[in-house]
Amino acid sequence: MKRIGIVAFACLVLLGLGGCSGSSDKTPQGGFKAQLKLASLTPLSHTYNQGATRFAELVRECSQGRLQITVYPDGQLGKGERELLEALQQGTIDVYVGSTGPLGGFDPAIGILDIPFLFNDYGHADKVLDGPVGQQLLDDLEKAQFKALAFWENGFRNLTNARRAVKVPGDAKGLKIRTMENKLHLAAWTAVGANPVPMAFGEVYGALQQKILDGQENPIAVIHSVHLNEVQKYLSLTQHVYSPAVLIVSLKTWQSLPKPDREMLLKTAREVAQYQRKLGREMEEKQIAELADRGMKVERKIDKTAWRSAMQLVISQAAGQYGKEKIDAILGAR
Ligand code: EAX
Repeated sequence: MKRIGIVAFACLVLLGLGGCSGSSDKTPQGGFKAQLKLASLTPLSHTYNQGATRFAELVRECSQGRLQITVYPDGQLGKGERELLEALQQGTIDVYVGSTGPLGGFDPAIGILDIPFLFNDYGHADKVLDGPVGQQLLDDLEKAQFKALAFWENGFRNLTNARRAVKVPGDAKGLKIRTMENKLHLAAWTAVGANPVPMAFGEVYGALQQKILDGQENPIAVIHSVHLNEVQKYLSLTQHVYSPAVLIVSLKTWQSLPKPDREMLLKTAREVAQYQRKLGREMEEKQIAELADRGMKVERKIDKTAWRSAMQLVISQAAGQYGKEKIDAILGAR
């Protein structure tokens, strides 16, 4: 009883003044019940799943137990982003949280967010993602059978590798680096002179361990939760691209839900977004220090201008492709 009280209180606090009111808690929705599967590729300790666990708790409380979400982290329901996203389209998985990186293969519009050096900092990302540009991109995903509820966060991506300290772009020359299945990222690393290889996230640790790859790039929260320090010696805080995450419900699942439940899910997803983004940001410095303690050599002095100019041709081409108006809307978001 006590625990339920605490969760219900957390629910009220998190959902703001209205708490669960106005959502499905007051009406039994004809006894509608659902068991939903939420999948992600990262470990349970990663911010996606901390957010997902909070989301599941709140949804259960706000629906008085009618909507039960089970979180399957760590690639338990599939090792690759494409595989999980296809399962989401088919409705065999109900909810997914993952990076926008591989989503461009399903909806090209979302790829605009993966342009290197587009976002200055977290505050800038929040303004874009929580503003009209972000909303339009979430809405566009419906064409690909995805009901995208909110932008959560993966984070600014950093290069790791097993061969040498990388400070300037030239240091990355010839390194075999895993990227997400994202054309823009592939082109950016090719421009730097590296040898990029697109690969599903679930394969990366093993490929690094077997030295099939020299390196990879990911936000600190991912590097830390997957213990990449075990297979990577060097961490360069390149922050070359901001990587948003999206919380998506399968459109099939979405259409099966009563309207008040949909509203509650949407509201809860947005509220949890604030909590989830904060987690990664607050932990970042501590996790960098822990990675250094675990033996990684951290390169902090990164000349971002040099990295940006090494990727500039790709950045300009992408900007041309998406159009000046859209790029300016992002750059000018206040
Ligand atoms: O979404 O594939 C990746 O490198 C992603 O950053 C990771 O799966 C978290």
